[in-house]
Amino acid sequence: MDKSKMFAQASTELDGAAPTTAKVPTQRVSVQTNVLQQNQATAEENRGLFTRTGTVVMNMMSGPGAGKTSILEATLRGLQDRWRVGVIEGDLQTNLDAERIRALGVPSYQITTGTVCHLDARMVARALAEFPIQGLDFLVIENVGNLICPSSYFLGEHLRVVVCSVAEGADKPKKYPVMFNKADIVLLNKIDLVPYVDVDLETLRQNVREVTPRAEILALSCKTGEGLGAWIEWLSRTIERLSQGSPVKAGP
Ligand SMILES: Nc1nc2c(ncn2[C@@H]2O[C@H](COP(=O)(O)OP(=O)(O)O)[C@@H](O)[C@H]2O)c(=O)[nH]1
Ligand SMILES: [Mg+2]
Repeated sequence: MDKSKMFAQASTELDGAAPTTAKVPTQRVSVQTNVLQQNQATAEENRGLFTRTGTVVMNMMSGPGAGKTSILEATLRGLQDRWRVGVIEGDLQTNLDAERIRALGVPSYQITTGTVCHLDARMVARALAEFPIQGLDFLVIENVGNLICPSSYFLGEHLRVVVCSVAEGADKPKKYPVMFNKADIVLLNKIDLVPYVDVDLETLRQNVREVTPRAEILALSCKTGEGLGAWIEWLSRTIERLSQGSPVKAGP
């Protein structure tokens, strides 16, 4: 078979439209649905625990290297006086991010997923069994760096943050809309690099707005500190608002 025919066949099978293999795609969909249903049930148990401990939980997602941990480091410095905070880190390998957070005096727990490209609710439930959150006002879960899979797995969080660095290009929100359109806020990071990378910040902002009309959008730089104050202010207000809607206690 020539290569163009092989390619055409492979793409038809992948999008599930091949009439000759009608049963296979149906089975694939139901397995995926089952996995997500189980995940949803565990995420709701996690949410029950967060309600009992009075902890507001934020899920932080982005492609690899967009700056999640850098933003967290700056954010935790700005929140520590007001809230009791903890962090769960997700990566395929290493404890590097949990160590960066611990160096700030903030309790942290590292989940290593091995080959799995996202956190799921069960991984978080297991982490919570070893990392008690009683007494924490605010828990951040930094997801595995990936713009696709993490968005499908609810962890029980109250708040979803998506970070996109300007260096990734202005088209990423349009190419990965599912990640962006579930966000409560989108942080456009590394704006100090705008003069050096071929990206127009306004186009990036408009592309985010197009896929997620309701999300807040803030531009910032961990390198210069620009925009960090506005982000920390937004987050503090949001923690406060979410705390009032549940038995979450304000910090000291
Ligand atoms: N120039 C610049 N570099 C940044 C900025 N934020 C993060 N970085 C760098 O980007 C790299 C990845 O950051 P990291 O926080 O580990 O990203 P994560 O993988 O999303 O957690 C590191 O080398 C950071 O120092 C920023 O605002 N500007
Ligand atoms: Mg990180």
